Amino acid sequence: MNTQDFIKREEKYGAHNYHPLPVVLEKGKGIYVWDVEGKKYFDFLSAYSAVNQGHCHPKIIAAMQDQANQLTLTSRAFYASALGEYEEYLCKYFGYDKVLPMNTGAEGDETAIKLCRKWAYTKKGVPENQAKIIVCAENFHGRTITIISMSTDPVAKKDFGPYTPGFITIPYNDLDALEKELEDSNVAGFLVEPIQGEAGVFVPDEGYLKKAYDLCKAKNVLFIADEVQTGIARTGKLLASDHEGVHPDILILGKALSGGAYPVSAVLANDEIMLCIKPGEHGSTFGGNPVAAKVAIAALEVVKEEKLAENAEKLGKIFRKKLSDIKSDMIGIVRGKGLLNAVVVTPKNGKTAWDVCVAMKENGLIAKPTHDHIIRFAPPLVITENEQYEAIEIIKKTFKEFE
Ligand code: IF1
Repeated sequence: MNTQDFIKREEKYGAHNYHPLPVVLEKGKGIYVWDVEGKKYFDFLSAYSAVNQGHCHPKIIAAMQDQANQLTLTSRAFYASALGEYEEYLCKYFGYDKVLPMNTGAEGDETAIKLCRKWAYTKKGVPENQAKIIVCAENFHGRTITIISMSTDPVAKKDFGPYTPGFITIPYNDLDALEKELEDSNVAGFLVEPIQGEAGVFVPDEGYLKKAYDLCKAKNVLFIADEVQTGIARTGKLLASDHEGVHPDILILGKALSGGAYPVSAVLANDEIMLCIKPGEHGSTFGGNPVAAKVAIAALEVVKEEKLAENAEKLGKIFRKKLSDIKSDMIGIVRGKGLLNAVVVTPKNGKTAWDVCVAMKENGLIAKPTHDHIIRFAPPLVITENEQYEAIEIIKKTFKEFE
């Protein structure tokens, strides 16, 4: 079977809820992936920042294999020796009293919303069913009905109603709008991405998160950070919130929490909030299973041992500088933080960001366009300075081909 055969089979039997770049991958190691024809690529998507630690990291895979041979799943009907170890490790790593383990990012966000509402009724004194959560326009928090209910993207939302009520939408990076909506005493939380990923790696003004946090505190409103994509060293700090010294009341993690080996997500909070949820009120068959627990510990150890945040910080600066230096009238703004970056592409002769991504693939680097005119660049954080120079040469060469 060749590439076209694999693509045809997926199209025939798989739902058409994605439009992938025409490359069929079958192997990954570190910063590289290989397609079914044996061609090697720099991976500059990293599974949307899930493989920050690099593909098939030996330490993470070993932890997974060891645990898979021992015990994979107990459900939460019983205690499991690996779970407490993971919970303690995670709480100490991020500085929270407690964690609630789930599997996917969307489940993490759903959990945070439930937790926030429960806190609103049981602690803040919001009247029953009146709690509101403030969210930002252009957000991305996942695909469930409640999450798309707070989306402003018609593609994600249209024809999937009726929607879940209880959300107030304000523009991102707008403190005045936040301050105004916080006047409503039924507001329980503010849910925000420290950098908006899907919106095209939109970095808010310096000080935005800190001021937003302070405004929330003043009104007894929970500051909820969705760090599913920005967390775990991606932006040059362990959490993107760390850039402004903000310790969110509720922290949502996913993706790289497992290094991409397994679906693992988590919601962290202190007792005052987390203990609002009582036995039977929330959970998941797979959440916190022994394999997830061991994989996540290994994935987080790798982040510290290999200084991935420091590397992302350093290489990110070089990346943005080098990309801004490329002389091409297709390259607009280059923005981002750490190794979460994007380039705004100006179409030329009918050629768009998609065509650039297809050409980059031919040249040995894969990345994905978002919103037609933006290319996101997010390599695994284990990339070295020299490897990144090589990758930048590919990007440069590709843009030159469109001159
Ligand atoms: C897809 C985007 C990235 C997320 C934040 C929660 C979730 C995500 C901040 C849900 C997921 C993904 C999902 C992926 C595309 C992708 C994405 F372009 F859509 F925005 F990464 F940039 N919070 N993001 O970014 O996590 O339930 O998927 O585990 O194909 O939908 P999930």
